[in-house]
Amino acid sequence: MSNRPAFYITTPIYYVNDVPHIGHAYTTLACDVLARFKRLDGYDVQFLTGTDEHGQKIERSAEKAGIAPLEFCDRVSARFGELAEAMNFSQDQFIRTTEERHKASVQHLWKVLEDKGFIYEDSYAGWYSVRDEAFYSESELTSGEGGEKLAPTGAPVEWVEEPSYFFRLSSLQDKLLELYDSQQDFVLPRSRLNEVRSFVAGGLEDLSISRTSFSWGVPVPGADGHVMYVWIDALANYLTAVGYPDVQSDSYQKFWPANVHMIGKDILRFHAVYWPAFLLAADLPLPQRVFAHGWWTNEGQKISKSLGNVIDPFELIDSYGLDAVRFYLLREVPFGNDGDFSRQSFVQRCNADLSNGIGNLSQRTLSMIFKNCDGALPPCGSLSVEDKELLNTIDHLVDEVRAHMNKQAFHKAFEAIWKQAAAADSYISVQEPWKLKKTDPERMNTVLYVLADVIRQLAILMQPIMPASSSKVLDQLKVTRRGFDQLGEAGRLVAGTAIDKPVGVFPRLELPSEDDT
Ligand code: ME8
Repeated sequence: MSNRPAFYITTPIYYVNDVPHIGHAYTTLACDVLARFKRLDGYDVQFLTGTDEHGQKIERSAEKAGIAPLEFCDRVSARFGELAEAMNFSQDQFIRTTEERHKASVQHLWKVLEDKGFIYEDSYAGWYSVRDEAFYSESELTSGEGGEKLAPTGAPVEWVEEPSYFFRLSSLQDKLLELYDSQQDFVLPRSRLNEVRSFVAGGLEDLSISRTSFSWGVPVPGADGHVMYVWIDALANYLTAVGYPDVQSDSYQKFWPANVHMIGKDILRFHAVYWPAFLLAADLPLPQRVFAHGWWTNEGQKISKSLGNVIDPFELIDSYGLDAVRFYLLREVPFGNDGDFSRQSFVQRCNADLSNGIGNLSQRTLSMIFKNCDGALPPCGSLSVEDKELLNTIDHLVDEVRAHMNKQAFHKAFEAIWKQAAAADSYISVQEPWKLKKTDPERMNTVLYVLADVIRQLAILMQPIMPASSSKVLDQLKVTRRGFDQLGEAGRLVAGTAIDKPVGVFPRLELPSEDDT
């Protein structure tokens, strides 16, 4: 293994009861962008995604589909694999909780928790939501329209009474509070940390961690008839993927603890309370951060299968092109906030920032070079104050972008990049290179050289969000070295390099017609 610094980032593993939709694509996209960013910035990255395949919800879905649970899992898990391909995700591993290595890993974790005295046998009598795969106390429930009891998420609940093993969650309350107070960016955004903190400060009950009324799960070691509660099984995937229980393995040594667990706000409690509690009990190092992002709605409505308004990422990619989809999802909404998807905003955002913005800047510049500089990158003469100013900011832009990426503030990172594209646009308007051809061709060369180098650097920085399009821009400029160590002086364009006739990279998108909206 190299001695580059490590970066380990994970997505939630998705339930296979549902086909992938835009929400799943969103979380994994955020991780993909960070993973790509870190690789370009010199890190050894481990980027993990996968599927969560056990539990009552999956067992019932398989039953409904009339096939065996594993066959059902194989089928839907493959669809998530296809989504990863269609979205150009760069995961290093795709884990499935039905893999043998995972069963061995979570059974080992169970034994460690048991040996350390954190597990005891009792029985559970209370409310359970199969849709959420979560236990709820009476006081958390609300009444539905017909008087039926509902979880705070709106999911139906059912009464469960069964023998069960429990985890001594209540004994870890103080340690958890200490964690939130000493490591304030353990949960981001900050408002989510406060939410978790007050939940824990309100008192914790021990957690039921095995089920006996169905069988689709990892067997509890040495306890016939018990399968593990699906969340202990699911969370442990983050350890399995880096080699647990072999804590001496190179990958565990290198990558554990994880740098970022990226999740949606719906599963915050599991990741920011239960997960650190299991790890604390097992004496394992804690992840550095749990980032809980917001929720997408579709034209103002909750996305749900029953409403029939699920946004199909495959269809979006077919309609608008992959990089536009990638860009829109992370640029439109401040990361952490809820967002509303609309085709109108999609088309407006992409046309403004991509086709008119960076697309126009690079197409104009490259066409001027191709036409006026004999199809080759022009020489750079002596630099004016304005040239130096523009180059200097772009040479250091990565520092600002990195600072935002380290807080998962994607929208701010892109805003900073696009601000520089706008600065380059103003530079063109002031310098008017098209007028210089006759009056001062040497100066025209310098202006076009400066612009081309700015575009080179913008394209290098845009690779994480739009890998294919950035690559096309860099291909047109004949840039082969594309890591962040090539930014600034280090990778300046070489004058005299022949370029091909430029082709537009960011097509203009059409506003949807009335019938489509
Ligand atoms: O919870 N907007 O799996 P899951 C934004 N298996 N994100 C959304 C979304 C939306 N409308 N809908 C879904 C599980 N997501 C467990 C996780 S991890 C050890 C186990 C995303 O299939 C978001 O990341 O229900 C959310 O947290 C996740 O999908 C839930 O996926």
